[in-house]
Amino acid sequence: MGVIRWILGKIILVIESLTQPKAPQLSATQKQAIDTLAQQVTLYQFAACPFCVKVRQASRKLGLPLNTKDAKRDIDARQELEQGGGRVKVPCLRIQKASGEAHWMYESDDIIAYLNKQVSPIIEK
Ligand SMILES: N[C@@H](CCC(=O)N[C@@H](CS)C(=O)NCC(=O)O)C(=O)O
Repeated sequence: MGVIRWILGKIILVIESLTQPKAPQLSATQKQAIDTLAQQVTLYQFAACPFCVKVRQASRKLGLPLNTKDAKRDIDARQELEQGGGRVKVPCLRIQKASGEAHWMYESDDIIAYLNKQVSPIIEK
């Protein structure tokens, strides 16, 4: 079972690298705005989780350089996720709010919708 999961994980990573979307061409101002946004979010993930791949691909398509933490291999990241978000389920996006509080967003579709909503106004300018 472990071997099959390992092989599937490798296949997922190969497919991800072969199907990477092209990032949009951005002006310096747009890039700066997106970088500022990227500093406020962290994706807790497993490398070979298909739902995490979906989020990573969506962020590439937006030209958003996502900070990621591996909640499978990195014990500290796993604890942060469990304590902050309430459970070890990935993907989970930690959103740092201006108030200093953090919001932990689960569900790949919700995360992608959130990132699209944040980035679209910047890249459509
Ligand atoms: N519907 C979720 C599914 C996420 C999911 O099933 N993630 C798996 C890893 S691929 C997980 O974290 N499982 C642990 C759990 O559910 O407790 C999404 O789209 O984000």
